[in-house]
Amino acid sequence: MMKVLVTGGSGLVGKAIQHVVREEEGAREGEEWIFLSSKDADLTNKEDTRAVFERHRPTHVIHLAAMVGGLFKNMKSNLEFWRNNVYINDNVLQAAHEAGTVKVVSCLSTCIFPDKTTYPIDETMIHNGPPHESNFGYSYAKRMIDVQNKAYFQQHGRRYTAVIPTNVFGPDDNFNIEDGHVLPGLIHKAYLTQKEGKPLTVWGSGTPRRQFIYSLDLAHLFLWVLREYSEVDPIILSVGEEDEVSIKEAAEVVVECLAFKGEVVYDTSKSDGQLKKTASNAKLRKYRPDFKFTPFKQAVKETCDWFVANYDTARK
Ligand code: NAP
Ligand code: GFB
Repeated sequence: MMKVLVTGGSGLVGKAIQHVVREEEGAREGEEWIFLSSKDADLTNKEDTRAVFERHRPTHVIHLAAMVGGLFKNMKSNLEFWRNNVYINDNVLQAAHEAGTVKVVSCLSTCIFPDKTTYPIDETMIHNGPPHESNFGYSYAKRMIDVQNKAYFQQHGRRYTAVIPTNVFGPDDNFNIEDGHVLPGLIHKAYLTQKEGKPLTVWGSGTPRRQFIYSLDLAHLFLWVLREYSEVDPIILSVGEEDEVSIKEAAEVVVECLAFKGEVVYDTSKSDGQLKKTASNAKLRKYRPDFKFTPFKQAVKETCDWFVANYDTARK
């Protein structure tokens, strides 16, 4: 009998896991799934966190809850990204341990790796140097999850682990133009400027390169990690190096999917952030050689269609 508590269950990744569990028969016989939002508990608060774990006493946890944002939100708030995420992560891991949870799968990110590094990045390189200065608060807080997982294993034999997704996008994303990530930001901006007949402004030079993973693909991989992956060491969940695209290419896919007819201009006064963070998915491929990722253009099209159909209720 598996009772899975999903923290951050109301966000981009959480909603994708809800979809797979509830609409695609992702749940198995005898499993119970509970999806939390911040209304159920403020996980920066130790007592609130303990109470929600005492109430549910989960056997397994998918820990997604975090203060999350794109490059520009990170650049403005490194202190809050550090404090909120350190509190959330320490409260959740300790409450899980005290509640006897046998497995926790937490979330790092490919943007927390050393800024000065060789490529492709792999799971062994997390602590090999300082992260990019644009998001050092978030990056160091996330790295501490890996430190804590090793300590819970060493002292208590807890198999608490973490996945390292690359940039995620999909339905139910945060489409806020200032604080969100690049794809939802471009989709939202193209949708608005299309109506006004104005150009689409892409921030930065368009030359940085990113690997993007569709939230629904990530959700399927999360279920596999929860059930089958038994290492404490983290695993990168990303498309291959060969699927890396430039911001310019990503913008062109958004333009095509929304049938945007206006001009596209680049505001190079805005930061490019990390130029690249190319990650290797060789470890994932070793376990899941046949996993099929949704083709990027199809995933962007589905996300655009979702946004247009749900404009009134989408986070923006
Ligand atoms: P998101 O859409 O911003 O959702 C964040 C979730 O965390 C929401 O459910 C939110 O609840 C919850 N939350 C935030 N602060 C909380 C608090 N103090 N107490 C309780 N819950 C709180 O984020 P996401 O994109 O799904 O990210 C999920 C995980 O993936 C995060 O750990 C993130 O670091 C990681 N990740 C994301 C990306 C990406 O590109 N999006 C890439 C790599 C890794 P409310 O809905 O109530 O606000
Ligand atoms: O998704 P994003 O904000 O975060 O992408 P990162 C930023 C890149 O997209 C920069 C360009 O090169 C921006 O110049 N860009 C172009 C835009 N137009 C836009 C736009 O309209 N909105 C945004 N946001 N960017 C984040 C980390 O880095 O990656 C976070 O800071 C997190 O901590 C996330 O881990 C996954 O990929 O640069």
